[in-house]
Amino acid sequence: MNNNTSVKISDEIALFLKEKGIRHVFGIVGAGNAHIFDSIGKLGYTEIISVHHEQAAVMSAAVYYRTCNKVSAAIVTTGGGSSNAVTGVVSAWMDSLPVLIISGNEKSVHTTEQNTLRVWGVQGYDSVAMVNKVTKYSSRVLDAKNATYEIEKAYDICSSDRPGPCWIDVPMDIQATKIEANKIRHFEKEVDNPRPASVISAENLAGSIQKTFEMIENAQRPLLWLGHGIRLSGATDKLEALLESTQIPALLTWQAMDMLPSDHELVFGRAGVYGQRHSNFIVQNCDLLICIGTRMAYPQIGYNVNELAREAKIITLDIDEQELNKFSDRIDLPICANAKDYVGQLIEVASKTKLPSFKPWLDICNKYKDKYPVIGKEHDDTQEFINSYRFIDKLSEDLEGGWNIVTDMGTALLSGHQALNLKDKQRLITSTGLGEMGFGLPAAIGASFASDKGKVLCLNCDGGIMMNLQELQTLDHHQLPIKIIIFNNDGYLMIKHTQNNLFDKRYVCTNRSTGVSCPDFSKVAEAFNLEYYSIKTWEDYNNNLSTFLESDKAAICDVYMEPEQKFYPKVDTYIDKNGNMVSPPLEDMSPLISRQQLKEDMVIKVHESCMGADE
Ligand SMILES: Cc1ncc(C[n+]2csc(CCOP(=O)(O)OP(=O)(O)O)c2C)c(N)n1
Ligand SMILES: [Mg+2]
Repeated sequence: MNNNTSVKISDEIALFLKEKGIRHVFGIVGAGNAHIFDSIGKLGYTEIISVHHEQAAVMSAAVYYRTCNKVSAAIVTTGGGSSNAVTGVVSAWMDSLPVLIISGNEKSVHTTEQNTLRVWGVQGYDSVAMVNKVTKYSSRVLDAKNATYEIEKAYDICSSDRPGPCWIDVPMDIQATKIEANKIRHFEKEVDNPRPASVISAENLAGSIQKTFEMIENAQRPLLWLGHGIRLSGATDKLEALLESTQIPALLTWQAMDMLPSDHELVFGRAGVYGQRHSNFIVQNCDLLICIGTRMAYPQIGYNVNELAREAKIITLDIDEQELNKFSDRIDLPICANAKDYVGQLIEVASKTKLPSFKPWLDICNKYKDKYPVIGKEHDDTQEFINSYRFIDKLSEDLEGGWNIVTDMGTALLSGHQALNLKDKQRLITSTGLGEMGFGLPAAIGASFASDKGKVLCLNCDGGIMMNLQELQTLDHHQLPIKIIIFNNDGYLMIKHTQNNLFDKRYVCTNRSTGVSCPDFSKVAEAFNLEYYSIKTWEDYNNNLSTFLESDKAAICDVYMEPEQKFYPKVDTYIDKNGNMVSPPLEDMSPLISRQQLKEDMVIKVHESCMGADE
């Protein structure tokens, strides 16, 4: 192109998307972003998936990245278009997912710092200020020559180091501006987005690696805790080698459960408040905990970090220094570096070093695993209903590899994460930070486009699906063969449990008789032109499940469950026989096991607060 040719800013944005190979973006058109939509449409490279709510656009774009590793964008308009996007932005921020958000706004005469009015122009406001605290970078283009620079910068920042959303606001007159091509400013990585000084480079990691091995050599019961940061750094495919070369058992965090097959002989499940009992025993009894690429979220480690693996030393690797500072008193060796560099060097050194044998410890881990299977008596079906954990257990037996499974919250999240056994090449994706109901459907849409309309299973709930129900139309419009399971339990089961615990079973707005109800989903399916199935008994399961999964159309399957079913096992407070309220450590999950059994199972000393439980 001749450098003096004049180019339109919105065309440059469309061209940028093409240059980055971005085939799909998600958004909704309005007057505030109409130029950008026009340019993308005219160029004909990127397809805009027109969802029906902007929060869904951001969620879909974030899961698009999780599924295929390509950054996507949400393109939203001024006013309500921008404010609607916020939930998706916060979710991506908390879960470290790169998304580029390009918003339109009123004309630039209104969108200045000096404008202190509540309403900018017709319906605008300062969207950049609004998202400043929940994005890695947010900026408004007030000078057309900076538009390309800002978009390039946001794109780079969103996926570098610890990823997260970046938001660029482009007022409508700026989108329409034409400038000479040689006036366009470009972004330079080294100057505009250098690596934070706190991050140890690969060349300088040797000291941390050496200390890690010293600690491993002094340990008898080491344990790896592998998190999503490993996938974000591009090191998932190194994990088999890491386990092979160290022979150290591993736990996976909820965001990272799909990085290794669940039946790998060195993988011992998922610990946490809603964890697996055997995994909680393992983490609590280890004497060296090596956390890689996990922010050590409260639901994962319990609410008191001092009670986590209380006789162990802890090593934590994170690329974000602030996460390391969070529990600095408890962490013996904090390492601020890229997980891929660290894992790569661990493998290299481990393959050349004769590490002690951890066989006795592995025997203990296997003993826990055999003794406390994920599905227990507490998950028995009732007369009328299938238990959701049993349902998930059977489902994962029947699901082949290759499925992308996404979940909403409630039963879908808990039974899904506690009971799904993942096979090789199965993915499990959810929102763990924000935990927003409504995530499931947009997530399924993002996964579907990212996998070229591949196999996507959406575990949803009667309450959660209502929060982005409108997106069923996106499924029909694009003929996405997404399979949606709805755990149907007369409202908000998780919160019924909260009300049971806190307010002596006084339900308010948690089921049909106390103020909230969900529709007949067979009629919803019909309205949105989807197939419909329902499962109440194992006979229904046998009759319907495979047809539901195998048809090439989008489908809903209601799974009716006990409206009061418990989510077990769970680390829960209890009153002991002396009347004391106990906030137990991770290993003491409800339903409680006998104190004798607890004593027998612990390698380290039983926590004194646990001994007074009623048996
Ligand atoms: C956007 C949003 N609003 C409110 C909540 C609080 N909340 C957490 S779980 C829950 C009930 C979930 O009900 P449902 O999706 O049907 O799942 P269930 O627990 O019944 O299986 C609510 C209201 C939330 N997590 N997200
Ligand atoms: Mg429900």
